Amino acid sequence: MTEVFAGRIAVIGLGYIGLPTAVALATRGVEVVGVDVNADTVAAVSEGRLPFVEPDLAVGVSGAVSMGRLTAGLETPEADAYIIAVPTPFNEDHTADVSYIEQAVRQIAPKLHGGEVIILESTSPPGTTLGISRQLADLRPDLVLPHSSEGVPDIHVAHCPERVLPGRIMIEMVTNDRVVGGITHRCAEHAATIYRVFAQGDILLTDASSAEMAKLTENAYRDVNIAFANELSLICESLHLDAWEVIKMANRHPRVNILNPGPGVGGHCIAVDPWFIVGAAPELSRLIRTAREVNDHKPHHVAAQVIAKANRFREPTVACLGLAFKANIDDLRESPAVDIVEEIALSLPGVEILVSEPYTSELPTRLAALPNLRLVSAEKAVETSDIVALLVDHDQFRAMNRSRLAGKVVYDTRGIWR
Ligand code: SAJ
Repeated sequence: MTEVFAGRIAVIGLGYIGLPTAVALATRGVEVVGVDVNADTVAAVSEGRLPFVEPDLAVGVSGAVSMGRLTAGLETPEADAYIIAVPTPFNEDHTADVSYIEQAVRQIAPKLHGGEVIILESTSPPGTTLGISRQLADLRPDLVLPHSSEGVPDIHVAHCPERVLPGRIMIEMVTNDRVVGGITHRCAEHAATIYRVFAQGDILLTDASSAEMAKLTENAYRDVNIAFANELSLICESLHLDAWEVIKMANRHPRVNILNPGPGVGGHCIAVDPWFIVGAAPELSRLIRTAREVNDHKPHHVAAQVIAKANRFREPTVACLGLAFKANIDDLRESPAVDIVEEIALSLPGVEILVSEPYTSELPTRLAALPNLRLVSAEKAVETSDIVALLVDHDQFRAMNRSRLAGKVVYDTRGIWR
């Protein structure tokens, strides 16, 4: 079956994944209704404005809205297909919190007539998509759900994990291959018709739990590899070696490709998803758990190094460059840089900490509460400080004239000023 979907789609969750997906569909002529619990987000999208920064997305949103293909609201409407793209954070004990998915399903259930496709895009532990089918069966005993029927069900349920890289979402949304896992093969085929609207990469059909696990595996793979680089950086530091030089040399081997050490792993994916694998098989996930621990430890190490350097001065001023979770984006959520700045400021209450983040005009709430922190330009921060901690490899910091760093104690966690 190589059909392409025609009909109305509701996208539940207008965040970093839901909104670009809605735009990808709407700009190709599909009628899309975006749904979000946040009234500001709904208002922004309804007016064709972007609620967050992502390259090329603004033009897509304004275009889709002005074409009349994309609308937004707080209520889940009736539709032919539903794409759920809500957060799946983790609980204190690292188990997944799927309550936002369950909430979305509760709102979809009364709108169903039969014939609809429901796709989960949120990254989820194995079995979550099956859980949606079961939840719907409880809520709508009048409908035949795919997990309980060998024949043609009333509703098709599938998982199609998002795989786009923040900062390159609009490109990867179209070019990446997509994994579509159905509760049954028929469910996968129905879901695939939607991705054929815009995906230029291959669409790979599988079962729902394999699709869930494949997505978690991608991010765990990356986490383990970053942990290797981060562990190497600690080892090299203790041996007074430049980790980036060592990695550059090692990477000239044809089968070696070590990633970059950094101040830790941020974002809402790589630092979260591996825990869902650990949660599914705790006794067996030794390497994956250790990688998480290595990466989670790195911000504390960076903070401790900066604090130790500051303690060698009588009245030091410390510059911290960057708060985002990675280069050239405005996303400060789950950012190791924010944790590091907070730890330094709390440990050195009498020391002035000058923070520079070109992608924000105000400090995040938990930093704004600290009296010894100020947000200033990178130039000002460096000029006034004795110690410069580089936390994010934004292009603006890369481009900075090195002569500004002369005479400063520099701690470069990204290796851009070597
Ligand atoms: N990082 C390093 N060293 C590196 C690479 C990354 O320290 O060599 C750090 C970054 O600074 C950042 C974190 O890791 O703090 C994660 O950044 P990232 O660019 O590796 O990934 P994300 O979180 O922006 O997006 C990932 C992607 N997954 C993979 O590359 C396997 C993306 O394709 C997924 O769609 C996304 O997670 C997601 O939503 O799951």
